[in-house]
Amino acid sequence: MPKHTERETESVMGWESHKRLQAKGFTNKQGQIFRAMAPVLDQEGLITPTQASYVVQHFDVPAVVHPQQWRLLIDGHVRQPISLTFNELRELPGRTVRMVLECSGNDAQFFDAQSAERFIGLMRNLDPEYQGRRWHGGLLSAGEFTGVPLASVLEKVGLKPNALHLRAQGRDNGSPDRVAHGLPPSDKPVAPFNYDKGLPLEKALHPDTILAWAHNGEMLEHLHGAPVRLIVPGWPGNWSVKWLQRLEVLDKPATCWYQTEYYYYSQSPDDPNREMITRMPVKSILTFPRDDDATLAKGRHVLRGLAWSGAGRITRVEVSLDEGKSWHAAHLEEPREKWLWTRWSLPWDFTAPGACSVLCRATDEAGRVQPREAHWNYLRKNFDGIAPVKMTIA
Ligand SMILES: Nc1nc2c(c(=O)[nH]1)N[C@H]1C(S)=C(S)[C@@H](COP(=O)(O)O)O[C@H]1N2
Ligand SMILES: [Mo]
Repeated sequence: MPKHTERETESVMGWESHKRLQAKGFTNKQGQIFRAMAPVLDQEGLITPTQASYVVQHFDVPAVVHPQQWRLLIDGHVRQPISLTFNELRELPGRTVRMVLECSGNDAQFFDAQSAERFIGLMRNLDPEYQGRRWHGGLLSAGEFTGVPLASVLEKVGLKPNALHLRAQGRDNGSPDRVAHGLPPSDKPVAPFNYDKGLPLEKALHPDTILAWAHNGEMLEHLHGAPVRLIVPGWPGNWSVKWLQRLEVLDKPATCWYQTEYYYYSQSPDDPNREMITRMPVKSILTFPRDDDATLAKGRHVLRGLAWSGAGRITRVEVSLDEGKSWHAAHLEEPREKWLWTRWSLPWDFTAPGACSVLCRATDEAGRVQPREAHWNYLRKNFDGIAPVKMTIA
């Protein structure tokens, strides 16, 4: 019996119930979680429960700030700089966004053997029983975020005509380790700074770009950026700055370290053409079968998975069981929301015993098709290739 289909139970409100999903966390010396991976392959429905959502940040988690003590400084090329309180922010009309949040480093282990080794080492460290790909997709979740459009806040302060970019700054401060980031070493250590990203104004003014204080029907949790974080749907997780402290309107592109020195596409460290990473690629994954349960009995099995894109709805998911020679359209489950992922399924009758591999690929409404080989880039960001699941029919 595959591990994940056993009925794992726990007591919920005093009743035997299906075991709740829980993210796998890394803890610091104080026993506090500072990073977590989501068990996305076990997820049912569309929204990842908060306690099962992934957590990533680059520096130490900053101290907790109570909403009533929190202030958001909005300055730079604005008519009237202000220091906004939590209550003032919440006076503005709210907006809720349901979306996929994926780290640019998610699935980087599929780029090449070198990154696979790093990942397996990391997973063994986290879970000594780590066997297969149970944590494929671990830096990936979907959530419902409630807040106010950033555009409404910017309207309040009034943008000057030369406004071009919006620098969102978090409360966390640190100095990135170049080597740990896979960058060439340098004699000069990076001077400490607060995590920040400079959003092009067009995306900053999109009505679904929000300042969020709620997540999955509850107040935002500290690890996810409380009291208020930025939410940038369709763009990789690193744009959604947590623990917001300051918004600075700039008349030129920002020079944030995690923009100019990391989170860009290029072919090598000295490639002069660095491309800023904006919308997420189109991508699909299999949630069943997977390497954990790769030996299945002959007969009917429902192949399942998730598909998402940073450029709109998913219009098609296809599955291949012959190494990509022929493709079969899967059923796309409703709803198919713009920023969220789509669940897909395909019943399949396995008649002959033997080994085979399952491939899936997605197409989005912009017409982009998931490639067989990922768009390679030396920082191994935004893996979008097809990772085959190898299985055996007994
Ligand atoms: N202030 C701050 N915000 C941040 C980060 C950070 O290091 N500091 N990391 C980013 C990255 S790389 C990701 S993938 C997402 C993760 O959000 P989550 O922890 O809520 O899942 O937060 C982003 N926001
Ligand atoms: Mo990330």
